[in-house]
Amino acid sequence: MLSTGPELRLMRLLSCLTLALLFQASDAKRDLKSGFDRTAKQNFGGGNTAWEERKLSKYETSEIRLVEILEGLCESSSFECNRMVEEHEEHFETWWFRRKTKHPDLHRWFCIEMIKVCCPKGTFGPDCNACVGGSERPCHGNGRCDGDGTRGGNGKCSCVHGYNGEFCLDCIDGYYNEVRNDTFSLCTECHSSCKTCTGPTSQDCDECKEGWEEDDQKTCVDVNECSKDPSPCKEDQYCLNTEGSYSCNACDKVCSGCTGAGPDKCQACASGYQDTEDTCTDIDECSEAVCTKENQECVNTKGSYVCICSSGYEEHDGECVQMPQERWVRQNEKPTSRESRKQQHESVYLGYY
Ligand SMILES: [Ca+2]
Repeated sequence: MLSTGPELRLMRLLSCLTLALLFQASDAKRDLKSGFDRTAKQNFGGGNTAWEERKLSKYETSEIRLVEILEGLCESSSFECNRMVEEHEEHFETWWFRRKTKHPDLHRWFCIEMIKVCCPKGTFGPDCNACVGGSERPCHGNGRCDGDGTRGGNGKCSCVHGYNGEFCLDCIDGYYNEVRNDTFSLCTECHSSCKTCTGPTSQDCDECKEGWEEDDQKTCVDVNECSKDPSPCKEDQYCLNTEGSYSCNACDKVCSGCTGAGPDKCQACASGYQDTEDTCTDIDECSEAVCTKENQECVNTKGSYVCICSSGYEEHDGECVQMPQERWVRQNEKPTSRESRKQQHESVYLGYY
């Protein structure tokens, strides 16, 4: 017996092959028919039904047609497909000329009966036994039978999502049996507040899901994590309650602690910011004399300020000293806005520390 791997592959190949064969057969017939219609009109100035049918039926059973079909079965690049067709060419010929009428189902005759790679649908294994739950509705319609339609597998069920158990009649946690008997089961999802349940609403929970708690009416309701003390969030975050959960979000950078998003939800202003009409705004430190060294200028920044050397001066040992003439000229060729000098200063500053 073949091992499961190649057997399955071959089975799949064959299903495709059979479909392709049947498709091709009907397609060829249609193409040929239109071809005949065309030629008939050209040659005879009208349809000649008897002639068409004679030719058609002759072609329909001819070896030329079989060869044409076999040649077109596989992609030229599919080594496995071509090898298989070649290997079983005799079987195809036998079927085509001698078995087709008595055994019109090529899949059954070739794959199940002749080369014994396939099994009828709903059966599996060397002897084509019925799948768990029976061959009519394997796994009671709620799963896939291992090896279904092949000579391999063990016939056991892999249930689709929501179903459980050997026979795929039980429901997983979070689902309940809306309908259930010995051969049929319909599992439906519980309310989002339930871990387990017996019905569709939040009152039908057996157990609440995490983030939900039972109230006086035995209903699962959302836990407001944000009302807890201490808050589950960090100091520079605010808490947002959601159904079944909560989230922690960063405060605006102008805040030191906050109750929500934005500069108007601060508990206190961050350093460098002041409370102006219930919102935190930047303090302009430069409005006071903060850069006191000689030839120094003050530049206000968001939440802070920097002291930079005035135009024509550069920082040297913490003092603003006159730039050598040559460098001063070179630098003046570039745009020297306050902003670019500030950036220059900051990059120096960052480089030093
Ligand atoms: Ca919540």
